[in-house]
Amino acid sequence: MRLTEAELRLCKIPLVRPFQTSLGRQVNKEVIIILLKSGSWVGYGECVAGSDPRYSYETVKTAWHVLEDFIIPRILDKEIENPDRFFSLLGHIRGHQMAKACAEMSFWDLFAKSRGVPLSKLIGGKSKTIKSGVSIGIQEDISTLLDIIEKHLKEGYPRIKIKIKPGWDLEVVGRVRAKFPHISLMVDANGAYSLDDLLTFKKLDRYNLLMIEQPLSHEDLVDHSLLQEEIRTPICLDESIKSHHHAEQALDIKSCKIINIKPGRVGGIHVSKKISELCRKRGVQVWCGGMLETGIGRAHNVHLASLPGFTLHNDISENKRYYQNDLTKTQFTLNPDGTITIPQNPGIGVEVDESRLGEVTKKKVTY
Ligand code: OSB
Ligand code: MG
Repeated sequence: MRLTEAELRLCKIPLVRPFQTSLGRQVNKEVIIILLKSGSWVGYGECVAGSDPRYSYETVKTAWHVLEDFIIPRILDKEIENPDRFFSLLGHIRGHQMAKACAEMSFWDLFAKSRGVPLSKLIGGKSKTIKSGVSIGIQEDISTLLDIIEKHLKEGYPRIKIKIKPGWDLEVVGRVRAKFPHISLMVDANGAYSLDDLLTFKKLDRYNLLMIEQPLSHEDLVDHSLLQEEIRTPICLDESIKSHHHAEQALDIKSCKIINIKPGRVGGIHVSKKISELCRKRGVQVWCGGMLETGIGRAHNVHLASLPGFTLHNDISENKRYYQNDLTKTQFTLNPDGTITIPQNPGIGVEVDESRLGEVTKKKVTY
């Protein structure tokens, strides 16, 4: 299909509540939304790059630059047969996975809409629902955290993830376990520790955690492998896996037992699929991570998580947990069994709220 028009929007939306991790505290979400058009079809994509280079070196400004100056000129007015071909057109650009993923995922949506099929079906998803989970930021004190966990358990979230950092770890996990001995619980350190903290991880081993996500540096694979040898709790990698190659190396040297796949982090759905297939072959479980996406990126994640390899609970919660007024009219809600239903309309299958999108748009360029 031929792309006749592209549109970039920079939006700013307040979060329902600030989100704090070992990387910092976020109050608003600055986000790039892309629209790719082919005749009357429109595909939507969301860029997960943040306002500052904390989680990744990419930011909304670097992503805008790469999209505007390198990606859009490369794809506009070209005949592109399918999303895999789209992906290979961007192969000459090193890094900038979040910028690439934003455009690529928009093309997947467009392509699926033109075929009249839901995205999950197009990529080979088998399930009708995906397993939900909730990620809770660092709080002012432990009792606040316990209250928030209790609230989410009552709402029906079947898996709880809490953020940890040095000084907000052993005591916190101990208190959470004391109050909720049997819940599915995991922690995410966003790379805040080093091998010098081995004792902390050995102590965390007592708490029957599902996994420890990204304990060590965002660039590391080797130290994670050494750490995994020393502890029983599975290590899950997030930041360290930015490509299929990284995933292969991580599995080869046993840096982790689980991978959190975020399509934005690895360059889109094509690579996410490849990583999930690799993991399936090697008997490694995966799940889909989140980046506080709006309803648009959230919908992409829901479809991705329908693939057979995604056996663990995903960081995909209800829209209302993140945004009071989201960018989509269609909202994801939790089913009584702790799952979220995959939309069955063509493409990502959610209706974008154009007037809300207009309200939060700070900058818009059409190409
Ligand atoms: O490390 O998984 C992470 C949010 C922003 C940046 C990094 C992470 C997260 C989350 C939130 O954990 C997951 C979600 O979107 O619910
Ligand atoms: Mg993480």
